[in-house]
Amino acid sequence: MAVKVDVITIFPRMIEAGLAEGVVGRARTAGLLDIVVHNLRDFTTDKHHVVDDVPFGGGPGMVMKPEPFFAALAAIREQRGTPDAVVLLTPAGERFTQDGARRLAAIDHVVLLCGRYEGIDERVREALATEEISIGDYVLSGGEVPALAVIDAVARLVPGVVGDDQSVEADSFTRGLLDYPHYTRPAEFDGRKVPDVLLSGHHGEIKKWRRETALARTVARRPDLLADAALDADEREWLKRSKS
Ligand code: 4HQ
Repeated sequence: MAVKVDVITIFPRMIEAGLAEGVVGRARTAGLLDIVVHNLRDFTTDKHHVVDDVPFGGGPGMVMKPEPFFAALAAIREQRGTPDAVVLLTPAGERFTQDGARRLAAIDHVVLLCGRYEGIDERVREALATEEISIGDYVLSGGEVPALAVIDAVARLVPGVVGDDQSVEADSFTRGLLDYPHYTRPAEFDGRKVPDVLLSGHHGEIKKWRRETALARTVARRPDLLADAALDADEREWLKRSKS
C-alpha cells in the first residue's frame, strides 16, 4: 500500500516540480507514493483569493490567515480520510534527522503545511498541527523547500522507491556514519589516481578500506555522530587505536 502525503501551499507548482524528477518522480508514477498537492488559494472564499493579512499588534510583514488552512484540512479529511499526522514546517520545530524520516515513513497518511510571509496564524499550529519540524537553523522564505526535503527523505525509505535495497542499506546515515569516498573511471584523471586498493579486486581489503575511511571522515568531520553509530567490534578497535 502506498504512503499518502498531502501538501498545503500557495506554490503548488514549486512542490510538483520538486516531486517530478528522479527516484521520487518514478515512485509516484509507479504508485508507491500517493502525493496530492493542494493550492491554499482554492480554499479562500473572497474574490481575490487572499491568504494573508496584517499582524494583530502591528509589526512588519504579513501573517497567513487561519481560515483557508482549516478549510483545506477539512477537504483533505473528506477526500482522503483523517490523516495520522499534520506537520507544520517551521524553524521552531524539532530538528529533522534520519530518525525523524524513519518515524514518518512508518505513518500511513501525513499532511504537510507550508507557510510563507512572517508565518501562519498561531491557531493553525494549536488546532491543526500534531507536530512541528525544522530542517535546520537557517531562515527560508517558505516551508516548501523543507516539505520537499522531508518528502524526499521519507520516500527513500518506502520499500521499492530506491530500486536497489543495498543502496539504502549503504546510505551514510543508515549506519550513522559519513559515507566513504566514491570513484569511477578513469583510474587517473588530471594526475589524480584512484586508490590502488579499489583497483585490486581484493573485496575483503576494499571493504576494510571503505569502513576505515568512513570512520576516519566521521571522526574528523562529525565526531558527534559516533555516539549513536552502529559500529562492530573491529570498528571500535580501530577507533580506540586511532585515538592513541
Ligand atoms: N521557514 N525549517 C516557513 C523555515 C523552515 C526551516 C521560514 C518555514 C519561513 C514561513 N521551515 N516560514 N528552516 O525557515 O522548516
